[in-house]
Amino acid sequence: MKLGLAVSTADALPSAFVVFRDELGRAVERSAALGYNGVELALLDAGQVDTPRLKERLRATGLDVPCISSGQVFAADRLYFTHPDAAVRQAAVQRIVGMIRLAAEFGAKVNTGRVRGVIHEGEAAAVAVERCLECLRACADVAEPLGVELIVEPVNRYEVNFVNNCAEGLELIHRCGRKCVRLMPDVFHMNIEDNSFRQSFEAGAPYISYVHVADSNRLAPGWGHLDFREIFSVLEDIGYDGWVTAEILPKPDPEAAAAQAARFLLPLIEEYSRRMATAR
Ligand code: LER
Ligand code: MN
Repeated sequence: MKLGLAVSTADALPSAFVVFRDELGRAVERSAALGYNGVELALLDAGQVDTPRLKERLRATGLDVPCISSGQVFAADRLYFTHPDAAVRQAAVQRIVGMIRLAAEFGAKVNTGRVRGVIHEGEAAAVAVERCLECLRACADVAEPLGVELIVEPVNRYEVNFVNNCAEGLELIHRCGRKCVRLMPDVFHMNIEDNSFRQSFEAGAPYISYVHVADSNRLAPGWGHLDFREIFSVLEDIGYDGWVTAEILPKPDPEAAAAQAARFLLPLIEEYSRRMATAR
């Protein structure tokens, strides 16, 4: 299991749920100094990344980029897969395709959370599902040959009204029917939407490819009331050994939030890895 931190560029809007807003190379260095194994890049557009420069910083620090996340495409530019206008849907797909090509450079996955969009007033849910599936499949056509996974992240009802819990995420994945389209639970959203962490993690186990963590209030783990010991024991029971990435608010300040998440999660991950190793 590895620990990631969600970061973004210096100009990222408040709707990007990241701690560090910084030149990406510097965000890598600041994360490395705190013990993280990698950074997730929350982007508006693939063009924001200077690939050679970032690769050089990753080499120097030993960090990875496990995931590129796309929430700002929805939140800042209002491009999304369920939009009634086909040209807007196409523009959203093009943004994600750019991120898929960038992800291939780093061996990363691409998340589709809020960019899936919403069910519009006066429209049936089935209409949203069909539009979303068409866009997801267009993205999968590019992702699959490049070996990039597209990960569906259920997002709570206060942000979108479409695919809020893990069961709904799994249903969309099954209907999409593409191998590269997998599930990305975020325990912050699960705490609001899912009946039980155990039930959802167990049901999704074969499809889970990446996990976001934040505490109940979206602060760093340990500063809210989620039981992370229980969450990690469920992850252990399903044999999840991938990335766990902190996607948290930069409060009380970015450095303190990032340090708390690492201080709290690294010992849990270490313990977990020790137990996994002895179980083998
Ligand atoms: C949004 O709340 C979120 O969790 C992001 O990772 C997806 O856009
Ligand atoms: Mn998330």
